[in-house]
This record gives sequence, C-alpha cells and structure tokens, in this order.
Amino acid sequence: MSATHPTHSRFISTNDIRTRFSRAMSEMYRQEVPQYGTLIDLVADVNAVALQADPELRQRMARSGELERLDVERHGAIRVGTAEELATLRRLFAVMGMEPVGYYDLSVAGVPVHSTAFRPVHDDALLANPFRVFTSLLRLELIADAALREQATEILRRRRIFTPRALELIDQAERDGGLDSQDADTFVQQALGTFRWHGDATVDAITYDALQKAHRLVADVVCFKGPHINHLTPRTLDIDTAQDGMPARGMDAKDVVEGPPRRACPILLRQTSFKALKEDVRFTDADSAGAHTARFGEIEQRGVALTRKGRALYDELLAQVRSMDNAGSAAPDYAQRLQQVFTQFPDTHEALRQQGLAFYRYRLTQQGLAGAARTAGHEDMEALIAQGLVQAEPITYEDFLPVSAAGIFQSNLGGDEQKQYQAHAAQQVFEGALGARVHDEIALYESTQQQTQARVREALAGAPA
Ligand code: OOG
Ligand code: NI
Repeated sequence: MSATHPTHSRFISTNDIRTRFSRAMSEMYRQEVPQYGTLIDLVADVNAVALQADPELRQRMARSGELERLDVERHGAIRVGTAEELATLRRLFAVMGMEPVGYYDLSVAGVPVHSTAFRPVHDDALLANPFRVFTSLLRLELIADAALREQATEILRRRRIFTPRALELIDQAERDGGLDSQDADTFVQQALGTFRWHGDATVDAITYDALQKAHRLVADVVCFKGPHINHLTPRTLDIDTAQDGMPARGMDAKDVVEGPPRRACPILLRQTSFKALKEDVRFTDADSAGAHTARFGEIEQRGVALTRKGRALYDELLAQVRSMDNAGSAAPDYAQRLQQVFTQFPDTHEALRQQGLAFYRYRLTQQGLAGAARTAGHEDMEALIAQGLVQAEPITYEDFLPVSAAGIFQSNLGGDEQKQYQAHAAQQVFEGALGARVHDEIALYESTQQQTQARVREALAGAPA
C-alpha cells in the first residue's frame, strides 16, 4: 500500500487490519462457544507432535513461511439473505484485503445457497495471515411456498446487519484509500458486531417453525438479527489424529472426514467437524422460547493445490466413490473405498508435477545460485530439478470444496431431512448480487507458479557468463 500511496503512510496495512479482525473474531467465538477453545488446544497439541515427528515437513513449512502463519490460520463461515448484504460484505472484507475467490453452487447437494470465499489473494498477504470467510447467499427462489417466500423476503428487507459506524468507516476507507490505526480498531469492533450471536430472534415461534420446515438453513438466515459466524476452523497437520482425539475432549465428531483420503502427498483439503450446539432462542411472542442449532466446530488439513487436470481427476474419483451402491459417504466402509479408488491418483510430488496435476513454487537451490552461469538458457524445470539446481515446493490450496462444504452443512444443520433442488449453478446471478466478479482460484495458483518459474529463468539468464 505504501508503494502506491506514499503520502498516506498514516494508514496501516490491510494485512494488519485483517489480523486484528481475525484475532478479535477468534476471541469472541472462544467466549461464545467454549468448545472452540478446546478444539484450538487439541489442534495445537496435534500440530506440535506432527512437526516433531516429521522434520522435513517442519523444514518445508519454515521455508515457505507457512510455519509462522500456522497458529493464526483460520477460516470462518457466514450466511446472508440479500444481495445488498452480500455486496456490503464484499466492501467490508475489502477493507481487510480480502477478495471474493471461487463460486460454489451448493443447491446440487440439497442446500439452498450459493457461495464464495473472501480471502487475501497475493502471496505476501496470504503469508501474513490467510484468514478466509466462506460466505453463502440464501436462494429464496428455491423456497417452493410463494407466501412463505414473500414473508421471508419482507423480514430480510427490514433488517440492518451493519452498524452505521461500520458503514461510515467502509466509505471512508474506500474514499481515502485506507484507515489509520485508531480507525482500524474502531472498524474491527464495529464489524465484529455483525457476526455476533443474538439469542433474540426477530420473528415469532410460528414463523420460525414455518421457515424451519422449508429448510433449516432458511430459518437460520432469516430469523436472526445478523449473520452469526457459525464456525471458525483451525488448520491441523494431521486430521486423522485430531479427529480421533475429539471424543476424549468431549466433542461429538462427524463420522467421516470430507475430501480426499489420507495420502503421502496431501492434496486439496480434508475437513471434519463436530456437531452444532443447541442454543436457547427467545422469539418475539413474549413467552415463547426454543432452541436453535447454528454453530459448530471444524478442523481442516490443507494440501497442494491442483491444476484443472488434477481437479478433474479428483472430482471424477470422488464421484466414483460416492456413487458406489448409492451409499454415499454414510456407508461404513466409505473410508476404505475412498482409499481404494484414490490409488489412481499419483502420490509422489514428482509424478504430480510431471503429469501436470498440481501446482508448485520453483526456486534456485544454493547449488543453483552458485552454478547459475553454467545452466543459463536452460528452460526445462524438470531437468534443472534433476540436476539439483532448482527446488519445487507444493503450493498450498487456499480454497474450499463444494461437495465437502455440502457435507459440513448437512451434518450441522441438525435433523435428517434431505431436500432435493434442481442443480443450477448461477454464477452470474451471484456475481450480480455481489457487485463484482469472483476470482478464478485455479488461475491464481497458475499465475503464482508461472511467476516463480519466470524468476528462476530470469536469474539464470541474468547470471554473468
Ligand atoms: C459453510 C460450510 C462450508 C467449509 O469449510 O467447507 C465450510 C456453512 O455451514 O455456512 O465452511
Ligand atoms: Ni468450514
């Protein structure tokens, strides 16, 4: 920022604002959901053991800068009801250097929302703090009952989820190009208010029940004052051990880990969660109280980002496992079948790279730096790697997976009902509501990989003969 606005050095960086915000959010959630604190402790213990047991992993994470970010790394999730809410969230997250990345259609999986993830997109910003918020927009058009749909629309039209001061500070940041430290603190406090849990519903018990029957998610979005943060997820380096450790610490873990199976070279994202908490709710009719399940805990393990080709193979293999005997991920032998089918996915970094399945960051080794002159003009990365002159590090997947997300939604909404909706991805409608295009996540990884390759080539070309 200081490079482009040299006269505005009073502003703090968007990275700092994001870090203050994610820290404040984590503190708030720890108080609202005490089990979240227990989960953070569990993950810290598991990560410490994993790093100790695998010095190579530790070294690689230290080299890439990810070791330092590990303890602060979180993602959260929220759900909103209107285009205006979504568009304002986009502006709010932009103040913290977070941009919409990816489009996820969850209607296919029986959840009436479509989503994006707000996150930093530049390498240095990701390393500073990769805080992400998975953000879903309710698709009211998927409520079949016209009268109920009308009523939900009207309730949402009346609510205001942002404080006036937060809106002023967003305007100010857009106008001036940033916020100073004091305004940033005020902004963080005001923004936090939007994501707080409110036990007071905005509707009476009958309305809540009707919306709940349409879909539990509809009630969760429509009946409250704001889009309460529904989980905050730390990153673990060994999700199976963390999952096994959950019951002993009083967490009711979901049965299967979503995503790819355990592998020597982790790919994409594996996730598991513990069930939503039942929370007391007061409805607007004076003496009626009830319970609502909204918030839960989740952990995730991140692996290398896949190219379009790699992602197509992942999707194909996952579909194979899930279509077997129609049993889906509920079948008792799901984990074994997953493991079995995924033997078709190469599991060494050499193979992943050489077959163009995953993304890597390239750099000269010490030997490469010393011997640059000898190899000038050499273009083939694999040959340079074979000679020990270049090193390739996996690029971490920073995004989400729609099938996994649907599984997380389903397991935490409570109730067993399965709704069916017509599959219709509507990215343009979503972007219309958002007021911006979403980044193509694969294009982002691709350009990171290309930049690192270009730097290696430049270093070789520029070396004195
Ligand atoms: C979001 C569920 C998706 C993930 O990690 O895939 C998600 C929600 O329940 O609102 O957070
Ligand atoms: Ni999540």
